[in-house]
Amino acid sequence: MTKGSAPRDSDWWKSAVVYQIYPRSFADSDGDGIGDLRGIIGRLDHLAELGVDVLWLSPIYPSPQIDNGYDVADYQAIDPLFGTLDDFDELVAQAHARGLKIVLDIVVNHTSDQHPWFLESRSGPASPKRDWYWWRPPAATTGGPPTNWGSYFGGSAWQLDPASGEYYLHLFAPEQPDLNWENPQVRSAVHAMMRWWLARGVDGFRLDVINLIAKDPALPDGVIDPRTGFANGEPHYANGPRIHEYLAEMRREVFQGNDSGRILIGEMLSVGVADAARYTDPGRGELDMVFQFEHVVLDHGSHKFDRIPVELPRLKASLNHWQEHLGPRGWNTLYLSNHDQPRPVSRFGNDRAFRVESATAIATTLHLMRGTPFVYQGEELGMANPPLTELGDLRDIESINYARQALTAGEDPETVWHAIRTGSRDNARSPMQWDASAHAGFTTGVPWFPVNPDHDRVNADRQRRDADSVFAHYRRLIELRHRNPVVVRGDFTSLYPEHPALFAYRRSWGGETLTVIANWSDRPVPIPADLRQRDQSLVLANDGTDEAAETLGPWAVRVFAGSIAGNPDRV
Ligand code: TEU
Repeated sequence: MTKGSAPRDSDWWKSAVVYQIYPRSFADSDGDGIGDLRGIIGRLDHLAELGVDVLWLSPIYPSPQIDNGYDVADYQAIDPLFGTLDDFDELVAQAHARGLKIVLDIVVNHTSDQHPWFLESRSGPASPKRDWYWWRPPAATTGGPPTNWGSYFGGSAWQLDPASGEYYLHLFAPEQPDLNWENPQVRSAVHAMMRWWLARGVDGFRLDVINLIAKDPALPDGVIDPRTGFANGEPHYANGPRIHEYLAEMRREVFQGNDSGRILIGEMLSVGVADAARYTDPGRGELDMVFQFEHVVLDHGSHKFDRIPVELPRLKASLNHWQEHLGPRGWNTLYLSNHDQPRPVSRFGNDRAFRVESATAIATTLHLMRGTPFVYQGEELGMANPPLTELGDLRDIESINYARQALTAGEDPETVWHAIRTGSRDNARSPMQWDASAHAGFTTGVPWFPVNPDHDRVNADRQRRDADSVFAHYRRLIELRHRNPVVVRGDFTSLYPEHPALFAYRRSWGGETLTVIANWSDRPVPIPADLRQRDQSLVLANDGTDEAAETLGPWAVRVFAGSIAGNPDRV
C-alpha cells in the first residue's frame, strides 16, 4: 500500500466518489411506475455497499415535469410524485447514518412557468416581479422576438405573452423562463432557499447550467445558423460579465463561512479550461468543481444530433488537456455519464461482445484521473442504452422535438434514428435494473419508461454475488481511491497519447506512482515494453492476476503501483 497522508477535511471531496440518482428512474416504492424517495431509502444499502460517499439527487421539487423536474414550480417542497418532506428528512437521516452525504440539484437559471414568481411576473408590466425575468418588447426592426437566439430545445429562445405583447426569454423550453440575476431580490431569494435546504441537513448543491445566469443585459444578437434560422447566443450569456461576482456571493451568502463538509458543484456549458480553473480556485471562493462538456460533445458535428465518430486519440487529447491544464489549484469532475448522456458502455465501449470488459476498462481509466469521479445510476452495473426505435419510445422533450422536426422536414429516417439511438438523453433514463423480475425490480406497476430487456442478465442482484461483475470492479475502484493518496493527489502524465487503442497515463506523488494501461479496443494490444516494469505490482485489473502478461486482451485494463525511487530515470 502507498504511503501518505489522508486528504485534509477541508477538501474531503477530493477523495470522494459521487453517485447520481435520477429519482424518477431509480426505485419505485408505491407502484405508480415512477421512482420516489422511499424507493431510494429502500436501496441505500446498495449504495453503501458500492462504497460511494455522496448522493446527488436530480430535482425532486414540485414541477409540471416538462423537463423531468428541471422546471421547478416550488423550490421548497417535494413533488407528490416523489413523496413528502417527511420522506426527504428520513432519506437524509438514513443516508447520513450510512456515512453518505446528500447533494441537491438546484435549477436557478430558470424556473417553471408555473412557479408563483413567474405567474406574478407574467401578470403585467407593473408587477413587482416583472423584472425577475427577462421581459422585452418585440424587436423594433422585425416586430418579432427581441433577439435572434435559439433555445436548446429547438425554436426561438423567446416566447410571446399575448396579454402584454412582450416576450420572455427561455433558453430551454418555453415552460422554463429564465430568471434575471441582475435583480438583487432574485439572488437573495435563491440564497435564502439554499440556506433552508442546508438547515434541513443537505451537504451541498449541484448547480444546473450555472454559468448561464449572468447574461449581458444588452442582450445582443448572435450569428445566425442557416440550418435552424437561429443564433447561438452563448457568447452573450455563458460565462457572462457578472458570473464570478454571483458565484462568490452565492458561496458567501449560502455557506456563511461554514464550508466544512459541504460542496458546490457547477454544471457549465461552453466552459474552457482557463475559465474552469478560475471557477474552482479555492482562493476565489466560488465553486469546488465544475462539469465541463468538451469530451462529451466531440461526437457532435454541426449540432448535437449530427453524430460523428470520435477516434480515441481525440478523446484522450481532450481529457488529457483538462488533466494537464486545470492547474495546481483547479479541480476536475470526472464523468462520462449522467441523465443527459448516452450510456458510456454503448457510446465508448462494446455493449455486446465486451460489455463487462469495456464497462470496467472505461471506469478504471476515468476514476484514476485527477478529480472527483461521478457514477450515474446503473453505470456501476454496466447498463447499456435501451432500444429506441419509434417516436412512442421517446420521453425526453429534447429528443421528441428533434425527431419530430427532422422527420417532418423529410430527413432520412435511418439517420434520424441513428442520431436518437446514439445521442438521445433517453438512453440514460431507462429504469435501474435491480433484478431479473418483470420490471427489473424497479416497480410493481407499469414503469414510466420501459425497462431494458437485457435486465434478465444485467442487474444488481446478480452482480452483487459475482466477484467478476462490473459492480464488484466499481467497488474495488472506489476503495482504491479511498486508500491510495496517489489517486487523489498525484500529478498526471499522459502516456502514448497518439496510440489508437491504448489509453494510458501515470500518476505520481510522494515518490509513488500508479500507471494505468487500458485497451480501448476489441482487439488484443501488446503492452509497450517500457510500461512493463518488473518492479511494479499489479493493484487492479479486469483480466486476471498475471503480472507478467505482455498483451492486453480486448478492453483489458491494468493498474500498476511503483515507486520513482526504484526507477530514477522515470518520472
Ligand atoms: O443540462 C444542460 C444542458 O444544456 C444539456 O445537457 C442539455 O441537456 C442538452 O443535452 C443540450 O443538448 C441541464 C440538465 O442537466 C438537463 O437535464 C436540463 O434539461 C437542462 O440543464 C435545463 O435545466
